[in-house]
Amino acid sequence: MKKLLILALSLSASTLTLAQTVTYLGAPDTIDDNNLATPLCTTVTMPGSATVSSANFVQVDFAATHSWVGDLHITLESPTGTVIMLRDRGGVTGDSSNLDAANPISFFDTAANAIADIGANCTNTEIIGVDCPEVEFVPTEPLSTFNTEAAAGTWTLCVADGAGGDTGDLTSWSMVGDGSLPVELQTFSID
Ligand SMILES: [Ca+2]
Ligand SMILES: [Ca+2]
Ligand SMILES: [Ca+2]
Repeated sequence: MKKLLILALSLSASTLTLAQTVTYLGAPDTIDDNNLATPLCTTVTMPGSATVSSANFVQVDFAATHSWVGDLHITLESPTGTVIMLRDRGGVTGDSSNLDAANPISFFDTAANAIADIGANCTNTEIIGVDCPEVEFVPTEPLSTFNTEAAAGTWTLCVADGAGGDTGDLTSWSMVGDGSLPVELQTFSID
């Protein structure tokens, strides 16, 4: 009876998956105003030997202060060197609503909202995640672009501001995986 109980617990533990997060832990840093050519780039280093898949690399969280979210242009580069666009400012005038550090936005491929619609239900002076509920977005290019690449190594998130007048700081960002990615809290560096 005792042996059967131990076996059941062991099987349960081996199939358990837990959300894990690798996080940029730096102090807030200014995103240069109206300067797409010089983004603020920060990195996290992921240990281990896992391969990225849609099942285990699920989300990127991004927190910043900014008085015009539509100014922001955000990319993520894998250890292999593949770059995807999370939010493409391009030449388009973006939404004027605000971000604050306490209300991060999330990118994942199955989110309910297109990133192009960020801030659509907040006014110029309102805060996304406080005054309008939409904080989960499908990135401009899918995170599944990284599928089959090695997860271990340096991941780089770059954020730039593409229009003058409104400014802000990057405050933190995270990559969220499930238990099959060997992620843990990491330090960061600024290029
Ligand atoms: Ca708005
Ligand atoms: Ca604003
Ligand atoms: Ca700006």
